[in-house]
Amino acid sequence: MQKPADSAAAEESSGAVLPDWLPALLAGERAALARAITAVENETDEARLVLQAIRGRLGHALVVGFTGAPGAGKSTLVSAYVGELRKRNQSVGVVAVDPSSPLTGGAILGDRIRMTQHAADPGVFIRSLASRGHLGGLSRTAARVIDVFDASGRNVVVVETVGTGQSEVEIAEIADVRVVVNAPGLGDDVQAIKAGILEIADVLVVNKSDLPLAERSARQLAAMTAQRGHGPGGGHPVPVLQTSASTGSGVAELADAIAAIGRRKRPDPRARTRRLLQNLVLERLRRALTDLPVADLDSLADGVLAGRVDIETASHQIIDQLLSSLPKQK
Ligand SMILES: Nc1nc2c(ncn2[C@@H]2O[C@H](COP(=O)(O)OP(=O)(O)OP(=O)(O)O)[C@@H](O)[C@H]2O)c(=O)[nH]1
Ligand SMILES: [Mg+2]
Repeated sequence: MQKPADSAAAEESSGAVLPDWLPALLAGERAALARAITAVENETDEARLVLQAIRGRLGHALVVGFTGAPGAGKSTLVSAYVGELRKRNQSVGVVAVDPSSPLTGGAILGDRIRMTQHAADPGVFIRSLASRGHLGGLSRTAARVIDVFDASGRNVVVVETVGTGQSEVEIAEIADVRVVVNAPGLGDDVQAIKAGILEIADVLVVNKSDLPLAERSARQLAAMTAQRGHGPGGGHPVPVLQTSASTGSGVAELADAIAAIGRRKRPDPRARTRRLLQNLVLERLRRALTDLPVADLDSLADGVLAGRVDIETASHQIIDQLLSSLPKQK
């Protein structure tokens, strides 16, 4: 295989060489896919070279994010959606992100069990990622695994994250199409759902529609989106669908809705990379701000209170201090 010039340059500087399984990865072979993802998770030099080498081959896979409250049925629904995609002859990669568990927690075990129906299908490749450290690292790893799936020729990459925190929402934001999964009986809980999650939704789903109250929850969500007026892309109404991942009801309609939005928004590795960049910058700045000594902030606050400095100027001073305190790498 012809090596891109920048990969060759990178090889020289790090001493690492492009792995011989790269062509197999690009041909979509499972074993190579598994090796590539493991390398990406471990952030090896080899992975860095592979990620550089595949840069020109991105943008074919539609990335679909499923996020929502714990236990809403995301994994079960992803599994049903994957089944529907397979009926439509689409190959699929699944990234299940579990930021809560430091190692292989219960959720990941659950994902494996819920998705075993696809275990023997070469058209489906499922990988769970657990947080090994800070969440910024996890969203970076998730984005890289998406790239690997994309370059390997998967038609659709599904990312599942629990939508409970800022970082999880950021991971979901990387997707081209964002599906927010809710369970029936929202009631007051709708208020508890972080506005941030609902705002990024291209499609809202009330799963477990076989249970009571699904209809009512769907109406509540529809009312909320009507109030807001349009989806994140602007101008397009956010569909509210009901599914039962257990019975399969509504899953084909969900796949149709996602496909329609995918035709409109198109796979967009540039937007994916841009959002990842924004996320990483925010994550670093947030961490640097948290690390700033309280005494420094207090002395600035005193200055504002005493009228020595206005708050805008003080905020710029903090930003300057943050920038100079940022480590050069990692
Ligand atoms: N009745 C009913 N139960 C469902 C449905 N979908 C999922 N469940 C059940 O809801 C529970 C949680 O399902 P999961 O798919 O693990 O939910 P999740 O959102 O992935 O959960 P976390 O990843 O732990 O946040 C399981 O017991 C599922 O069997 C559904 O459509 N109807
Ligand atoms: Mg799950």
